[in-house]
Amino acid sequence: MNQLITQLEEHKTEIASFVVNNKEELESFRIKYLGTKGLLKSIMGEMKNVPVEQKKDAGQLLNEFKVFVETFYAELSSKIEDASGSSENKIDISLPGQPLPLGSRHPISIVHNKIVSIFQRLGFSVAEGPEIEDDWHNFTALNLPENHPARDMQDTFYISQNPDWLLRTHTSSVQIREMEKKQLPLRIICPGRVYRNETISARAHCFFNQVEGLYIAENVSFADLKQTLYFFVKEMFGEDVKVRFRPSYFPFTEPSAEMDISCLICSGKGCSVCKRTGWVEILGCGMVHPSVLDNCGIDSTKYTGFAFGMGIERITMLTYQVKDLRLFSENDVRFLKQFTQA
Ligand code: 2NL
Repeated sequence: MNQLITQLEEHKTEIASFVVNNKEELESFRIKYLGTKGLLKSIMGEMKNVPVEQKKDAGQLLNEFKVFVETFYAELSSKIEDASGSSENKIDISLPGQPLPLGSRHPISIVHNKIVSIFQRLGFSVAEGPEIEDDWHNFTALNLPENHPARDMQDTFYISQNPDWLLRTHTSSVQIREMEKKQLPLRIICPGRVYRNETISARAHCFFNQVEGLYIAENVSFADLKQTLYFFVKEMFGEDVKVRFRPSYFPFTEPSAEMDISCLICSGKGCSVCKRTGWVEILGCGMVHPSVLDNCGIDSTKYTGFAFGMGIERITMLTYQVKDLRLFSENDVRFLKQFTQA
């Protein structure tokens, strides 16, 4: 037994001093100590000569020796692999990284967020409401007469199971709901999706997005409307953009106007986007019609207000020079990934 111990200690010392410089020397080590005719196998073979009462202790010693040799071999091989640099596990830190596919915001959302944040800075808050509306909130309260063409089945989607309901054609209906709460003064913008029964083309779609604005208080004037919209245009399109108002007509405002800005593409010189006029229309606006205030239970002799409405798609098309409305709802990634702004 003592003889076995000294024998194993000598082998250990010999093995521990073993140095390998390459794969061939590593392989010689393996054959010499761990191979089928190697040292470990031959010592194991001598177990049969050990007396029965010593077999347990001897077996334990041999096992420890085996673990020692195998561990040492593993250390030698990892040293060789590190040195040769050919290991499959080795990380090549000079390799370029894997690109992570990154999503981007929809252009309509980018423009929507920008419009909302500009009006929030002026003290407007965002109001939302249902997309399925009744005739009162979408038409009647807005002073649209019974026989107005907008009410026609041709222009408006009515719910077939119950034609008392329809898909809102503008977010004015949300503003009517807010006015009915009669908490004045009221200063809101209403962004949202609206629906109209149009034949789909590059310029028209059956659903699109709108932002409407409404300010009702005592002594609100057309001058307030103009200054609010001037501020919006400068923030949205830049200091150099020019603005003009043209008289117009809406049943829910009086007086009414449409607002143009100088063409962003040719800065007013004339191009195909502005049809050689130098101006592009971006919104409609006016002073809230007294009948609309009365319809909502607001005293039109005490309060006045202004309102405006714009199409988000239209402003997005002008901003990014998108020529076809349909691109906004087709979700083609080649289109969408071009808009990287937050
Ligand atoms: C346009 C024109 C406009 C309004 C919307 C409005 C809402 C209420 C009362 C009065 Cl509750 N007016 N909204 C006023 C003028 C024009 O939109 O061309 N939109 C795309």
